[in-house]
Amino acid sequence: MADDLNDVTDDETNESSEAQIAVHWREENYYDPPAALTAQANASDPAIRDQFTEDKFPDCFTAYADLLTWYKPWDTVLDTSTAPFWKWFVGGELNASYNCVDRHVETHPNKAALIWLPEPESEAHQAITYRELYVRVNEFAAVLKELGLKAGDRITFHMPMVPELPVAMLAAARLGVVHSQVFAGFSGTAAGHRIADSGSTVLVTMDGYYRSGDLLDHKVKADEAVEAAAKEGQQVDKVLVFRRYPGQYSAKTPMVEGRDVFVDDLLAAHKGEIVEPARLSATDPLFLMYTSGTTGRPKGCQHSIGGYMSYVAGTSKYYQDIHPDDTYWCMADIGWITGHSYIVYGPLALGTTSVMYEGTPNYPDAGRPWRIAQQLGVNIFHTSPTAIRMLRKVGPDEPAKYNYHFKTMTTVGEPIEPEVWRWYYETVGKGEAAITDTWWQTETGGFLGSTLPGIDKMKPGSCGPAALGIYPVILDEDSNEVPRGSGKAGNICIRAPWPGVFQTIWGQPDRFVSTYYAKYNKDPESKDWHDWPYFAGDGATEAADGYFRILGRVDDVINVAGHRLGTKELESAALTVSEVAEAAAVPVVDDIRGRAVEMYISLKPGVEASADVENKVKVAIETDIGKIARPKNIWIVPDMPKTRSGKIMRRVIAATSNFTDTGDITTLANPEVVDKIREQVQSAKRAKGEVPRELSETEEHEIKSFGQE
Ligand code: 6R9
Repeated sequence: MADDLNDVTDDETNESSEAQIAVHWREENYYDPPAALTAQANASDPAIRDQFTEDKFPDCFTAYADLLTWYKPWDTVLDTSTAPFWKWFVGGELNASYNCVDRHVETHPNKAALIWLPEPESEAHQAITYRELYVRVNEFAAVLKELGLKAGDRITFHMPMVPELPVAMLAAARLGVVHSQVFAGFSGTAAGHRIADSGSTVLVTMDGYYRSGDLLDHKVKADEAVEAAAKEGQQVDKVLVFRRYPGQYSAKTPMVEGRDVFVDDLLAAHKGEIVEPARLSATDPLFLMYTSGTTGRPKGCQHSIGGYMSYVAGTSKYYQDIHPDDTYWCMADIGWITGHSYIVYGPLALGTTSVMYEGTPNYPDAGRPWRIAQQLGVNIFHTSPTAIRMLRKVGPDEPAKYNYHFKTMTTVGEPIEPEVWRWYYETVGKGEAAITDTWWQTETGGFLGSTLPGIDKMKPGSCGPAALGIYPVILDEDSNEVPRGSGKAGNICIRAPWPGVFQTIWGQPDRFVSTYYAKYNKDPESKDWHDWPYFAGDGATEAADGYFRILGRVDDVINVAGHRLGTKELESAALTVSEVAEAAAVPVVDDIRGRAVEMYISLKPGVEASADVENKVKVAIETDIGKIARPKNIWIVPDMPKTRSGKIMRRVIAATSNFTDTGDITTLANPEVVDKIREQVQSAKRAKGEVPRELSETEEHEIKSFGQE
């Protein structure tokens, strides 16, 4: 989400610390759900929770599966025989594309499935009806079929926010081809790594797209991606290039003869062609979504057709409160899990109208989102804390100028500060809308923690109770349960599986088990789900009211503007620069993006620190990962603080960057370096006016424990 904010806010984030952001994150007051919302809500009776109590597990989730159309019903709701590789709705057959498109053509063909807004306001928006979507999905499926792609093959998309992206996803899903959409803001090299990891032979991209007023050449990244994939032994046979303006090429980068093809040229041969949706097994994979972890290799999270589709349909219905006649706008990017679940698959499965916007939220000005809401009559809105913080900063009074009415508003991706929450509630929502602060992950497919908008009171800063059928527990390092409602912090885990949970990490089943399940499993042979709590990798507390507050990652992951960046990925990019001996990435608290990255570098003997080296590191990170990962600062230091076993103590440098207490440094092999680094970094930051505001307790906790095992 709001990835581009890195570009627009770099100069602004540090001007002043936002005094209004509460320093201490205390218990907050409740807000009641709006009565008008409750009156029409899909979940309006608290008794809905009774249908999802543990004694009804796993059958409770058939209520979600029943929202879909199945060719063949399942025989087994949950099969645990290959624990912890859970299988949902085994024996069932369905097709995601049929569920998102065909069945709505039968009931409401002329309703808009997608409304796409180009970034330039001079360009008219496009409404694509379900019937038109059906035609486009079928035609593109015919193209993929002609290329020889079949069920189980993988295809990589590196697409911006244009309607061709959901069309391509639904076309792949129609054939059972497993898609992997890489966020367009990622570099070509990053896309190439993911192409290689997934074993894709076809890349789908676009010539260009608009970002903050510029028509970017995106095709250039396809060339880099193909090259990076080839280095890893993966050949890309075809690059399909959609054109931002049909019939006209918007990129400077030439097409490669024999490899690159314009999609509009290919489509010409398939006008009006119909491709029957494949009857696929519920446990077949629908897509891969790559995310960062503690090692440099990204994880291709594999989501199933039956379980995933059921879960996103169910949660879209009850948590987004989507009715068929709503106009729903999720401002996230489809390159992230939020866009997959809550722009494409969930909303379209329910047959609603899903709005897509090409550009940056504050282009050409901070009123744009509210103008769009007014223009289209958006009544459900969904975005990230980073976008809210930014819009609040650059246009605090803009929402009042526009006539729109939201019934529910979602926030996702990072913790939202109560002050920012209140601006969202009062100014954006005009006090009329329920806010759902939804906590979940790429791996989880859909929401794990959130209030039910028509039922539950809201509490700023807390995501709320567990979602229906989700049974969390907070465990300490010794596997003891932190007493429920105690407000004490620990590792949040989910005790039982749910249909949206990912099936595995593509090609890395051992990593799947070791990262998410091994920590609290006592019997690796067990086939009983009770023995396999899902380890989310987040710290959390549960208050007496059963509301969870998510404290942030407990692993080496930095959450920048809602995007997960692994320290190892950042560091290995920096280490590609030949002058660099060591690199360590740490988070620094940022008023807009939540966290930013600071990179510490030590150089090889004989190499002098220089702006040139610094720039090389920056370029290496942008090339390997993308602009979202660009560090706020690169500090070239004489040495890294290290333990006697030679491990870099990231928490010490994180404390330095955030002006907090470095804590115990007696175990360091070189404690003297700590003062030197502090002096160097903090005086430079003071000179740049980058002294952060006082940290909240939770922020301080995160910084002080960063990178600790
Ligand atoms: C959907 C998505 C997941 C990580 C997650 C957590 C953080 C997400 C949050 C939140 C506090 C919320 N996170 N939602 N923290 N409150 N409502 O964001 O997926 O990109 O995989 O990130 O984001 O740390 O573990 P993903």
